[in-house]
Amino acid sequence: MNNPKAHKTALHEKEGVNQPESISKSSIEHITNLRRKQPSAKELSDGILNGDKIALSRAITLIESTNPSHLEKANEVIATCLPHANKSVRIGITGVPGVGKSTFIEAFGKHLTSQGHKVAVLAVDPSSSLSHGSILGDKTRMEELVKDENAYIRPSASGDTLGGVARKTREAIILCEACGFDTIIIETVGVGQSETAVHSMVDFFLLLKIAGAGDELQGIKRGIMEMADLIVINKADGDNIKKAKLAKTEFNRALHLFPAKTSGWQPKVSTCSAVTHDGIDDVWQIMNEYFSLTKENSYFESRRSEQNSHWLTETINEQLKNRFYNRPDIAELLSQNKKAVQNNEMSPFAAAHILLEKYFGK
Ligand SMILES: Nc1nc2c(ncn2[C@@H]2O[C@H](COP(=O)(O)OP(=O)(O)O)[C@@H](O)[C@H]2O)c(=O)[nH]1
Ligand SMILES: [Mg+2]
Repeated sequence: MNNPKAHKTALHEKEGVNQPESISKSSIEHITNLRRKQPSAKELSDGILNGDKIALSRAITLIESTNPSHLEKANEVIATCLPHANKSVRIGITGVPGVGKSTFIEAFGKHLTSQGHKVAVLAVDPSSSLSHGSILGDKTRMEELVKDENAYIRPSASGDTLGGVARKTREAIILCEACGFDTIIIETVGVGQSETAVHSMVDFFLLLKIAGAGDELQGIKRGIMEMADLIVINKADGDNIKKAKLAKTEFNRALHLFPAKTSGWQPKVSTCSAVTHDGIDDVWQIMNEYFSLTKENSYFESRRSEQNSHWLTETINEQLKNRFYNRPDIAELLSQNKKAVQNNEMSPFAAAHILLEKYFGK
């Protein structure tokens, strides 16, 4: 039994214990192959178009990569997927931490998958680049949705700038749609300008609130109220129901004071409980009313075209900045000129002019 000459691998650590026969040679080969091989752009896009979530995740990782050599491959995957995207509704959800976004998305997402929809959840949260996405930490709140075959959850991309994070999310939307997801939910906690960024990539914008002490409108940014197509007062359960109804009235009144939207839609207010699921279906009904209206009056289409051209400009702006600041000779000259400007030896405008001339090779 004991073979003192047996080759010592990790699986032969204990004398007399041999590698179990149950590990088949072919599965070892399979795993080694997987590890060795980086999938090609075609393999990734084929996988995505076949509804393969692993290929989708790998492609999104490629998009998020800061390695310049990945950029070309990522662009190739996006280009192949693009003609298959667009067939979806894109919903933005915002609200302060603790309002119940994750719990709501779990309940809402399950409601949609139970009706045969395929739901992808993405996040724009520039503050979470260090913790690698709020959704990841929240996955416990989305326990059921995470396990759901018809759902896909992806934490926020990391990045230094909101522009970068937002662009990656926008590209991820395209890939999710090509992968067959018909409802895309983009969550944001609304740090900095992230609400505006999310608003510019979705068809419908939902603001989640909870009933407070009767001063609902305090501390709420006017811009966010203006963006909202629907305000949902969450946690309308137990003792909270009455307060939630009062808050609904107050928000309704406030919303009517805003000028009419170009979409022709009058923003609505509803109540729900992400815990008891009361009102979750109403939210979905309201969204469908909105989609019917805006598809009929062609606002839906024209808004998407507008968003596309907006993202063209945004992407150029972002890449120009990146390329400029990342070029070593520019970085060096910038730090020299900064000192000169600080010491009043040069005006900021002259310094900027010199740097730009150098960059554009004049
Ligand atoms: N009673 C009640 N509690 C809720 C509801 N929705 C969320 N919560 C609770 O509120 C807390 C924050 O929820 P979470 O989904 O993590 O909020 P997020 O930070 O906006 O993602 C959790 O303890 C939830 O269980 C609701 O509809 N009713
Ligand atoms: Mg959350």
